[in-house]
Amino acid sequence: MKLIGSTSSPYVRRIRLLLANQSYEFVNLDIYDADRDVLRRNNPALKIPVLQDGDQELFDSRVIAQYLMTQAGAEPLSWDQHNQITLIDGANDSGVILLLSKRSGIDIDQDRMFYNLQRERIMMTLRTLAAQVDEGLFQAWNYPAICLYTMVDWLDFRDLVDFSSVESLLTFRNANAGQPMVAETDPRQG
Ligand SMILES: N[C@@H](CCC(=O)N[C@@H](CS)C(=O)NCC(=O)O)C(=O)O
Repeated sequence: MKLIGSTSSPYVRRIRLLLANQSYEFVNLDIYDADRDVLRRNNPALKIPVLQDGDQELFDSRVIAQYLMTQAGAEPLSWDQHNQITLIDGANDSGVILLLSKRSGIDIDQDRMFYNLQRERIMMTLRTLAAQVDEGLFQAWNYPAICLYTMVDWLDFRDLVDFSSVESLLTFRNANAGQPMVAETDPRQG
């Protein structure tokens, strides 16, 4: 089994954490520059992660996670857990838009509809997720918790969010720093 991704992507990190106890090949690409041709050959959607298991290719972390959990005979996610992942993806996708905008030289703090919508979505989803952390809904280290961890840690790493009104998320992140493969997949170490 081969996982194509990068060490900085929060979506790839989810799958690396889900695969914490399994052996597989990890291909670390520089998707925006040197390895773009490799990405083009492996996913026409030009996104990571990609999982290859024999002849089966899988695009998108959600599909990859479902494939891996089905293979492992794990319980399917509940609808509420799917909703949690949708909220996490909403914040994460808007975070990726802000980062790529910054890298394109665009002022992401400008009072323009597109950027106001991204910032509003990030804060609305983070507040909802922080309330769920406070309610104890992220106590188990399962796939939704892994997705929350990698999203929060990535927003912090990229310095895209002021966490002062959602501190429970940092508390959750810090409390789970010792989970399997978390330290080894820290995007700060490249
Ligand atoms: N919905 C996708 C999102 C994956 C995604 O956005 N990955 C980013 C890296 S963190 C990417 O490949 N971005 C390339 C681009 O936006 O051009 C998933 O869950 O796998």
